[in-house]
Amino acid sequence: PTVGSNPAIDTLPATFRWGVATSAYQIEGAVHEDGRGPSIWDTYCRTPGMVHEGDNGDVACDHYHRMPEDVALIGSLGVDTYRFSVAWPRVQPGGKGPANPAGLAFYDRLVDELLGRGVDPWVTLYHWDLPQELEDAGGWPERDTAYRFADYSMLVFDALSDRVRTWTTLNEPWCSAMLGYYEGRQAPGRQDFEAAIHAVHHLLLGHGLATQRMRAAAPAPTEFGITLNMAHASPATDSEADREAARRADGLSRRIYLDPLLRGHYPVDVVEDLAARSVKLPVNDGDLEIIRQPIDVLGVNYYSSHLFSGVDEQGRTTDADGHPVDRTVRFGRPVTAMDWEIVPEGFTKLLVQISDEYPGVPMVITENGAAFDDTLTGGVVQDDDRIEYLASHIAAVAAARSRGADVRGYFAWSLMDNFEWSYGYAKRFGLVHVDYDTQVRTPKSSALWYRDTIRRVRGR
Ligand code: GBH
Repeated sequence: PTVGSNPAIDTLPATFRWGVATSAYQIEGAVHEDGRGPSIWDTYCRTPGMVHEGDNGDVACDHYHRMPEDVALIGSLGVDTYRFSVAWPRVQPGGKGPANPAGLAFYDRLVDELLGRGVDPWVTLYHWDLPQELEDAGGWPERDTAYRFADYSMLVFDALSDRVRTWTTLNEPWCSAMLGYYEGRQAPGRQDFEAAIHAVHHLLLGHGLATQRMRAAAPAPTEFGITLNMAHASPATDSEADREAARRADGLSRRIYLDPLLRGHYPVDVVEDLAARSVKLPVNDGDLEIIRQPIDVLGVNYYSSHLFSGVDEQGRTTDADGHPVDRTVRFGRPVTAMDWEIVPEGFTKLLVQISDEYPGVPMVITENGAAFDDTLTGGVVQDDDRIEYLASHIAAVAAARSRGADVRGYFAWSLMDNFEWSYGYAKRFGLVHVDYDTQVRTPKSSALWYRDTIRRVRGR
C-alpha cells in the first residue's frame, strides 16, 4: 500500500478541525527584543549541562522576524487552525504589572495575519516560559503565581478576544510540575517532589482563575479549555503489584488533572498515595470550585504509551526511599528519534477511556507528532516514517470517534522543526524542515501528505 494510506482516516467528518501547532520559546527567538524579559527557559539554557550542546532559544526559527512568511506557509498547508502560545515575558517582562505594548503588538499582528489567510488563531496562554522574576519569588509552588497568571491572561485576552475564539490556559501542566520541579529535566530544574505537587495545584488554580475571568469578559461566544499530555497506562501483567503501579502512574499523570477539572475534586486514591509520601495538595476553601470551570474543549497531547510494573528488575516492590516501585516497561515496538515507542492503539484507548470516565467532554488533539532522523537531500525530505506515524495516529483518533469519543480536531506537532527543549535543535518534529544556518524552510513530504489528506477529507 502507498505510504500513509489508511482508510480509517476517511471516516472523519468534513467538519473535522485540522491544524498545526507551535510554542513561543521553541520558535520565536528575539529574546531581547521589544522589552521581553527573561524566562525560566533563558536561565535553564544557560545552566551548564541542562540542554543538549548548550543550545538555547535566542534565535530558534527567528519566527519573530519571519512571522508573515511562516503564516503564508501555514496557509499553504490548508489547515483551518494554527495553535501558538503567547510568551508571558513579552507581555509582562517581570510577570506582573501593566502590559508591555510592544510585546502584545506582535501577537496582534500574528492574529491579523492568520485571519487574513483564513486560518483560525488558537491561543495557548502558557507553554512553559514563566517570567524569571516569578520563579525567583518561588514559581508555581507558590500560590501567588496562580493569581499572577490570571492577571497576565486578562492582559492578553483584552488585546485579542475581539478576534480569537479559542483560548487554552496551560500546555501540559504535568510537564511544568513534574519535569520542572521534581525531575529537573525542564526549567526551572528543581528536584523537590513536594514543590512539584504544590505546583500541580497552583497551575490548576491559575487555570480556573484565568478561565473564570476571561469567560466573564468574553465579548462574543468563545471556547475555553486546557491542554493535558496523557498516555494510556496499562499494567505489564495482571499481577496486583503491576495493576497498582499502573493505577498510581495514571493517577499522578492524568486523573490528578482531569478529576478536579471535570468532577471538582482530587482522586481519593491519589490523595492517599501522596499522604503515604507525607505530601499534601495545598487546597484552600473554594479552590476546587474555581478549578472546576466548564471546559468547552479539552486539549489532548499524545505521543506514546507504556506498560507499568510494580516490581523492579531485582524483584523488589519498594525503592531505596521506601516508596512503591513504578517502573515503565516497553511494549517492544519501533521507536521514534526520541526513543519513544510508537503505540497508536494506546491513543485510541486513551481517548475512549477519557470519554467513558468523563462523559461528553469535547476533545481536540492539540499535539501529536514525531521526531525522526530526517535528511534534506536535493531540496527534499522524504519522511515516510513521519507520514506513517501521522497516518496511524489520525486513524487511531478516527477509531476512538467510532467508539464514542467526541474528538473534534487534530493538530500536528509541529509546523516546523524547532527548539526541542532539553534536546536542543537535535530533534526535529516539523512538517517543515528548518535550516538553522540560513533559516530556509522546506516543506517535508509529510507536509504535502498532510495537506492532501486534509483536502481529501474536507472535500468529501
Ligand atoms: C510536548 O511535550 C510539548 O508540548 C512540546 O512543546 C514538545 O516540543 C513536544 O511535546 C515534543 O516533545 O519517554 O516514552 O515515556 C511532550 C510531553 C512527556 C511526551 C513525556 C513524551 C515521555 C514519553 N512528553 N513523554 S516516554
